[in-house]
Amino acid sequence: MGLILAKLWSFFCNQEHKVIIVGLDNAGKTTILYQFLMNEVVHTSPTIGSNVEEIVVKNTHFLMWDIGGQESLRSSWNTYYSNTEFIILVVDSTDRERLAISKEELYRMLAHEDLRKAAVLIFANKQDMKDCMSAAEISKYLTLSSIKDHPWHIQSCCALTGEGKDNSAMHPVWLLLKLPEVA
Ligand code: G3D
Ligand code: MG
Repeated sequence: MGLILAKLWSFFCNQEHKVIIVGLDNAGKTTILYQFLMNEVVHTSPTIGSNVEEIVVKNTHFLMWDIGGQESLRSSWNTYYSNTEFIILVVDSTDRERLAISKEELYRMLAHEDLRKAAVLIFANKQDMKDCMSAAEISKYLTLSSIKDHPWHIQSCCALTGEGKDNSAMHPVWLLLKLPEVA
């Protein structure tokens, strides 16, 4: 009996939740990943076309996939979708020209069968830059309020400094708090 309990305990403690970090090239995905990692780093294993890191928050493991955003790589994003619980979409808030492409990619993901249960966290990154769009502007442009079938949240941020991170969605605890909503 004790063994079974121990096994169950270890199963739940070691359960990994999958997070994918997507967005156009130069949006700040890798910088954001490393902001998440500054708290508890477990290991790194760079792979071709993507980068995966594991973070542990109060015994809960998150496997975070940082996926290349160049045009040639976007068509293979869907190979990372299965079992994803969180989609982190990083937007460069200064990149007005390409916001339409981010929008297109966002809705393509939301319509994908493998992502039907995933929650979406959008980072309006590079808020330190002059003339950047605000999170509210980006939210409006992406028509986030029309998304009814996925939990979503938009967070303005500056991944470079991680400023304001502790009380924001850029802190790993945020993912943990949202898990019950996603499950
Ligand atoms: P990607 O992984 O999405 O392609 P990166 O993007 O994380 O590699 O970031 C692309 C560039 O944007 C990097 O600059 C990085 O330092 C910068 N960047 C990321 N976040 C911010 C931010 O919040 N503010 C500012 N000002 N810059 C940011 P380099 O010069 O290294 O290419
Ligand atoms: Mg990168």
